[in-house]
Amino acid sequence: MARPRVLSGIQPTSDSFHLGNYLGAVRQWVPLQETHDAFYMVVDLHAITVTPTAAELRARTRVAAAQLFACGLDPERSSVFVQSHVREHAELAWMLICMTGMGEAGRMTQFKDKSAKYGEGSASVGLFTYPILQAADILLYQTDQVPVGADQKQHIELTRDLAQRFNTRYGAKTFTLPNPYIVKEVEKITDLQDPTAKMSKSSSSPQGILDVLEEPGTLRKKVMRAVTDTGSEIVADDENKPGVTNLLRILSALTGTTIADLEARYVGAGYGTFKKDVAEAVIETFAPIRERAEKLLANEAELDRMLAVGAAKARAVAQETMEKARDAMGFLPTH
Ligand code: ATP
Ligand code: LTN
Repeated sequence: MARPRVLSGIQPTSDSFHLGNYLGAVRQWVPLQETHDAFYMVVDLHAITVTPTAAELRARTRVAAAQLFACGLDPERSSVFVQSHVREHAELAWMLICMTGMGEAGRMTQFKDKSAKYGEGSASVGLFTYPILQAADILLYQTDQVPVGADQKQHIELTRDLAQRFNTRYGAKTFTLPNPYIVKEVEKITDLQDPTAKMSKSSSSPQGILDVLEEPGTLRKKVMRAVTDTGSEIVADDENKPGVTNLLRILSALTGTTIADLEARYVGAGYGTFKKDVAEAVIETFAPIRERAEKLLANEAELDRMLAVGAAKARAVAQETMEKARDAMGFLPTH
């Protein structure tokens, strides 16, 4: 039987991934290569919704791709590619945009949060249609599962609604309905300085975010200065101890130890000892990734070649879906 298909994407919107991206998303992607037919992409078309310069986009796309390979994605086992290299993404997005209600798109909470920062009416139309481009990404590949953090749940719901709508109107078997693949324990890693908010590339302060490509010394300092809570007990309690709980989740995920075991281990220990262990676990995880990413970035031609291989594999699948979708919608054949 064919393997189920898995697909996900990450934006090249910063000079490094952060711990939330790693634990909530990319780390899940690696083992899925062994059991699924896997497609992973750097979503550069999504990144232009926040208007980077050309130099920023170029550099960040390569840095993002290098980190994906450095985290363990293997160009032999999965298709790793850059979204804009497969032109069908933009084409299907347009078709789906025409099938989405203004109200429906306006209900997306990520758009509401992000556009609020730009002031009334100043966010781009691209930011508004962003989730519909994401739906196109997913549907082009007949995706079964989408490994992401909790913040993406609503976009996958929209994707399912659009797939269902298209199939009902134009042809029952055009698109596969995808499911989110979310690992509860790490679905929302929070900001070290504001432990009720998501750790985020665009809204966390530098002190609140742990970057994969950061120097060990800086990582250590940030963890040691993370906001902890009143009291001195190291126990998970989302309501009253969000800071300690976030650090417990991080240490648990990085070391494979349950939270209950960690709570038992740190009975009577101070926050200092605990944070030191969290810092070391983060550094140990990130150091080899950083080293591999730097090596990959030192040879751009080879990195670009690896991405071209991924794009060729992706294109074959995307083109097949688009032929079906164009025909179903009533577009004339080109030949
Ligand atoms: P931004 O804050 O600008 O929206 P981001 O930090 O969320 O960016 P993305 O490229 O949008 O980064 O996200 C890539 C993946 O990482 C997505 O699957 C997303 O759900 C996941 N992710 C992002 N932040 C976290 C987090 N704090 N905890 C868990 N998963 C996260
Ligand atoms: N919106 C996603 C990035 C993304 C994505 C996708 C994730 C774009 N296309 C397709 C999964 C599948 C985000 O992480 N902010």
